[in-house]
Amino acid sequence: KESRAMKFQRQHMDPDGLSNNSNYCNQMMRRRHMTEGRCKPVNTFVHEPLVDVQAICLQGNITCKNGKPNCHRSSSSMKITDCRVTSGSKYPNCDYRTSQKERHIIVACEGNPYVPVHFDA
Ligand code: PAP
Repeated sequence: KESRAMKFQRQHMDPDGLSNNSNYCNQMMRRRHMTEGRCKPVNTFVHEPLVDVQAICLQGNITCKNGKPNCHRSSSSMKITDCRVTSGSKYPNCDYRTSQKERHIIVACEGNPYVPVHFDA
């Protein structure tokens, strides 16, 4: 079975990905199996080394959107791509808008080793 840590990597990690292509999200959301059963409405990919994203878990705790205390904010800004389903998208033809950004990101971490399991913001 896929662990939560592996699921985070599947849904959110693309270290070598260059998203300067308006089809990036359409391709990646399908390739990473987020268009099966439904179109996952919103998802972010991070274009930084895995070790740098894992290191966010060492930053101080902050409160997550769901009220849990296991979130952490990156000390540096990171290259990311936001994928958002378009209003006209109809499953199974999932259509996404691709937007590149550089932001501080917030992840929730769990387990031993204590690693990212959820992308909060
Ligand atoms: P995403 O939120 O990163 O887009 P999602 O598929 O919702 O991905 O999975 C997040 C997982 O992190 C959930 O576990 P599950 O796959 O077993 O359902 C969720 O329970 C877990 N998680 C751990 N901490 C938190 C948190 N603070 N906020 C939200 N989810 C968390």
